[in-house]
Amino acid sequence: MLSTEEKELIAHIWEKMIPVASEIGSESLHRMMTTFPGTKTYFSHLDIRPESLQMQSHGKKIVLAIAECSKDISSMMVTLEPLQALHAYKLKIDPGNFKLLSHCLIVTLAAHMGSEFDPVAHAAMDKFLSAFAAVLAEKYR
Ligand code: ZNH
Repeated sequence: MLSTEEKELIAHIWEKMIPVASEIGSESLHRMMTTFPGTKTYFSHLDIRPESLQMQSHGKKIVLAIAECSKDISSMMVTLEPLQALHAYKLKIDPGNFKLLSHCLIVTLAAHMGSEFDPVAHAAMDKFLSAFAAVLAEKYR
């Protein structure tokens, strides 16, 4: 349901986020844990201050995983398989939380990209992250 142009736009945006992955990721996580405090329960073993090394490193992993997937969106069902299993079986993350992080990623991108994150980019990113979250939530059914 993403057009070719939208797929290219998404890949371009995430490629630009690779050098700032830890910053974008940790800010998104910090926004999620502040706005939706229930999400903090999954991170009780980490130092969740936004500047902590653990938040930087976890944030970076998340952004790099999304950036990798955005290079080939149509193969998402296959590439996300290990992450699906990790979140469903091992971490047992309530699938509703994927929407919350997606929302915070969008706010963070908007804050960092300014006017470049225009309504067209916003709409494409929302579609992409919704599809991403749906794939991550798949194994719960
Ligand atoms: Zn997650 C982990 C991604 C969402 C929680 N994750 C993780 C990782 C990655 C990710 C890459 C790493 C893995 C390894 O190391 O191997 N995630 C992701 C993504 C997303 C997510 C991409 C979307 C978009 N998560 C999520 C949510 C939550 C989570 C929503 C909650 C709320 N994760 C998690 C945890 C972990 C992870 C808890 C583990 C951490 C540690 O370090 O321990």
